[in-house]
Amino acid sequence: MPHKKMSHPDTLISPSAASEKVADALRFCRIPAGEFLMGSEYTAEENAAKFGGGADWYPDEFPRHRVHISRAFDLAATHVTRGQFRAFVDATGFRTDAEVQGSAEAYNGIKFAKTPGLSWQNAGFEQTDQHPAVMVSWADAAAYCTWLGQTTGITHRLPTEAEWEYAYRLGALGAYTWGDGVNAGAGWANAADATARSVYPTWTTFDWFDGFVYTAPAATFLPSRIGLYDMSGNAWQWCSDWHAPYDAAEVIDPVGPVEGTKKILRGGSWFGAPPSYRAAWRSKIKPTYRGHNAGFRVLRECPESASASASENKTAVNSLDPSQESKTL
Ligand SMILES: [Ca+2]
Repeated sequence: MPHKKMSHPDTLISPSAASEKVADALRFCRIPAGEFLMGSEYTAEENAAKFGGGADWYPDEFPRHRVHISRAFDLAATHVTRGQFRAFVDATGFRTDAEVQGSAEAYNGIKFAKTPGLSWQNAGFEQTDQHPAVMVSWADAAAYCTWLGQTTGITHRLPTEAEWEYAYRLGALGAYTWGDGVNAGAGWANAADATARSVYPTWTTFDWFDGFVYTAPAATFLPSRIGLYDMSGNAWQWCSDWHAPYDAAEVIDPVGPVEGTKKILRGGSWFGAPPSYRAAWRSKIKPTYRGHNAGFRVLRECPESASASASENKTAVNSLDPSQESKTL
């Protein structure tokens, strides 16, 4: 079968019924401009004591540093679902890296290994169109965002990891979406839990039963207090940045290094140790990775007028009242 990956923008310009439908179907939360402290709120030793593992599990979260987000943006309330990804494929004929290369990374009970025949259409476990699209590479995710931009006339892209962590912390009650309690997340997330441990008894998991060994339908669990679902768990979320160690300097709208070898993934998935679901946790992997534990969430840029208005009411994440009711901005 010929490689039908998008090669000319003309194939993307005409909005189709399908593209309009999926653009409408995406729900966004308005994230105001503001500032926050990026990186772990605890020392590596404290993290190990609170969340598990050793201090050497947390090499990437320091130094904590102040980040300014100068423009408001809209972040999708959920991962892009398989149904939403299908609309993109139907409209463009796009073929993902997994389909072009003929394999994708799947967990075989011991490790993640390249497995022939799997893709977003068949992730190796049961999914409906309401589940997150997985087995998408960084380029696949970016292509979806580009298509949305060209069909709607509004820039859509992957969030930077600073935007992602800012939005996570804006809605979170602690180091996790649900607070600091490592086993207090029942009802808040599809994670590696006791359900998963019943199938994979050697895993280190949370103690709760969330009912899902693999992915769950998007928005099955409680949203963060600003209306974002599944920021903790379900499937890793690609960010736009190449990975680099943090610097202590205060920064404005960081976008990461101009080049690198690994892209950032955030949020944890149905697979992974308890610390990986925290706001501060940074995962990194080659951009061609297309595992059945990784998907993405879309950022939609705001018109300048909305951004300017929001910047007049800048939000300091770390001063938000944790008792504030959950709401969709
Ligand atoms: Ca689970």
